[in-house]
Amino acid sequence: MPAHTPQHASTDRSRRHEPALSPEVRDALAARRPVVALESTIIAHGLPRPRNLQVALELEELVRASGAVPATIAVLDGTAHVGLAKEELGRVAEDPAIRKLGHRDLAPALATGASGATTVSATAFLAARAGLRVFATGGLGGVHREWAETQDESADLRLLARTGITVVCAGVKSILDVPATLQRLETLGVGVLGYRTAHFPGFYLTSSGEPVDWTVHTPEEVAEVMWAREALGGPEAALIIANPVPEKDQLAPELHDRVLADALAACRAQGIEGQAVTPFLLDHLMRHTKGASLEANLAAVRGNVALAARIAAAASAARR
Ligand code: PSU
Ligand code: MN
Repeated sequence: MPAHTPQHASTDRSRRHEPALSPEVRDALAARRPVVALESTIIAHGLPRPRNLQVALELEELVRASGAVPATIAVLDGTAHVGLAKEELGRVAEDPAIRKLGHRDLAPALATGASGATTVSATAFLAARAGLRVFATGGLGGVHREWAETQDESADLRLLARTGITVVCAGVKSILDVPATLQRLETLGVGVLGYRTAHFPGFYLTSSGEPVDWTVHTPEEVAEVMWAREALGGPEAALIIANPVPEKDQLAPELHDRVLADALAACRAQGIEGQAVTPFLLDHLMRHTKGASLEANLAAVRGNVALAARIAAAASAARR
């Protein structure tokens, strides 16, 4: 049978397409130990090789050092994996043919035996279904600045509107229209808490300049909010913990604004569209800041991963 042709012969189709939990994740879930979901698009399409594999391994270690079990999520040969072995993480980082999968892409990828990295939308979808409650990433997708012409709004937003998972991030990527994205999050009923900040973070920047309505200061306070949501029976939407990159690690704001303007112009001039837009802009910023945007991005992700592990620990302690 040729590759990428759906197979129809099995008598046990739903079984065949069930996500595979790594042994470490399966044990942790059974024992109600804290688990943190990690996405793989940032590894495959958001960071340059070979640094991306080092980062993927480092982030998993950071989760462990902070008292939780990492569950990096990706699709390999048509199987969705929740928790990857080292060789599997290597494939995600090194395979140049690895696709970018939003949640709408999961079923075709499973049916055709494809391999792909999962975005926030696909990762949150798979994580929640596996029973994971906390997820860490860099910056969420959102409403693009060219929305009026392109209608480009990341599928992250609509998926987070119907998935009850806690997502730790440094806000939304600053390549986006941040006020419009915050407005959409409000409309969609997605919760937003600033972590030790009254301002929504700006991904590469400590602050986007936009206010947040709620501020929390400890992982225990976040766990209390998670608990209150469960007690209320909703909302069945995500809870965003907006955790700013420390000021000492942010990209210099003037440099950010200047290079971002160039990147957006280059994106338009080159006719980049669809799934390619976000990786193009991130790469352009990296190259034109001599790697400074990459360091700010990594500092943000590290902070989010460590905080997510502490939140997962506080949430599982509160449950016992
Ligand atoms: N955070 C990062 N780097 C990334 C991403 C997040 O620091 O590359 C990825 C996430 O997977 C997110 C995706 O879901 O970018 C958004 O892509 P799009 O705008 O095409 O929906
Ligand atoms: Mn998009």
